[in-house]
Amino acid sequence: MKRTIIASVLAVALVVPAGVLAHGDKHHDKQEDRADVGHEGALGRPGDPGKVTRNVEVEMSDAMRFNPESIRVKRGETIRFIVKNTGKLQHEMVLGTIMELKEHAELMRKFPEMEHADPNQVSVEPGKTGELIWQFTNAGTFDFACLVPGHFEAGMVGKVHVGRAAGTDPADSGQAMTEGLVKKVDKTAGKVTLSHEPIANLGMPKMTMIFRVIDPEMLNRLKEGDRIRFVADKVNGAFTVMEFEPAE
Ligand SMILES: [Cu+2]
Repeated sequence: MKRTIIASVLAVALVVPAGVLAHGDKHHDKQEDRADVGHEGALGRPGDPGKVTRNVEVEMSDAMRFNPESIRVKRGETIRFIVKNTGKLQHEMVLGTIMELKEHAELMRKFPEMEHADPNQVSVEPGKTGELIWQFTNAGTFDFACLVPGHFEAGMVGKVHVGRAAGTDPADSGQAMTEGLVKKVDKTAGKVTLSHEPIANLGMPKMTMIFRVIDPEMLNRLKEGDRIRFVADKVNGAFTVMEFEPAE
């Protein structure tokens, strides 16, 4: 019975425009300077099921992890997240910025019985599969988390990297890029050694280290001595170059 109610609330929520449901306006993303939009404006908007460009499967498990925990999309893409709960506990996938998610996680500790039905999230019963359709309209790195009490705290979080759409100017991508010098390219191992400036999103100081690449093809475009600007992140525990461009 409860499930039916939640499902119908979700169904209704999905067709309501983002602006109506926007809340928590005090945390604006830096790149979002329009004063009249809430965080859902920065993150994007509920997607139109008729305009889905890609399905992305996400598994939620009782290990308190999402798999994958790092998802790349292009700006403008409408993603249908097919969210499978393989555990024995309830889990949910909530899109937001880490600040908002932290705040919500605190609220969930205060009101553990609270059930969200905003369009930026989907709750999935054990063994079931849910769907979340979202259009990412701004470049940048956004977060998602499970806000069932204790799960966020146990590390049930992930990231969505929204890259610029093909052919657009890198200068307006809004993505934090780090400068680096290519020291070595190892195609066999699928790795590149970079001497890099501090990487803000990883909290990593300037150093030389070995990265994986998100797409092996990237190694064909890299050679020793190249100066690049790149985006790095942790993918399944490994430091990975997500995208790069020549440094001018
Ligand atoms: Cu969970």
